[in-house]
Amino acid sequence: RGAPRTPSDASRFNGDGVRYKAKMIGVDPVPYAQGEKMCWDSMMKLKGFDAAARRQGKHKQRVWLKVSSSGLKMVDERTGAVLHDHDRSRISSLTTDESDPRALAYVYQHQDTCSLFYIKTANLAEPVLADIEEVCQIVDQETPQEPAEAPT
Ligand code: I3P
Repeated sequence: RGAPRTPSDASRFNGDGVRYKAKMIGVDPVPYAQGEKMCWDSMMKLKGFDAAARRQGKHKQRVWLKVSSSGLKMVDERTGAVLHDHDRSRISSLTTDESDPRALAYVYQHQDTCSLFYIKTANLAEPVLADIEEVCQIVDQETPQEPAEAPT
């Protein structure tokens, strides 16, 4: 992805953090903590469900996505209820959707299960993604590989 970012003022992630207007596209149980194809397939499946729901006159749930130094919170826009409270240490994977610049997804690990959360942002997903990367310290690189041989 783009040019290296200049570090932001991290104090904005204190307390409640930074708040973004968004909608929930859906949540899907996935078998692994990461995997490009797995995430893509899951996102496309959820997108299909959303399109089907839309044809039945249903709307995506409107949420506030709060990015703070503790992690991510999703709050129902209408009721203020906390729908999800995700510790940053359990967010294992962060993906953009090449087919939609307003969408992003991440995998959340809880006990032995993983779930993909697929979110549509009110504006471009990229700045939201950058903030999530910053609080989760997810670096833009492949998972380190095991060394081929044990050091002697
Ligand atoms: C809406 C339009 C919006 C979409 C919204 C749809 O349909 O596709 O772009 O919001 O989804 O209802 P219409 O043009 O027929 O009103 P997003 O772009 O945020 O998906 P929603 O109903 O699930 O909010």
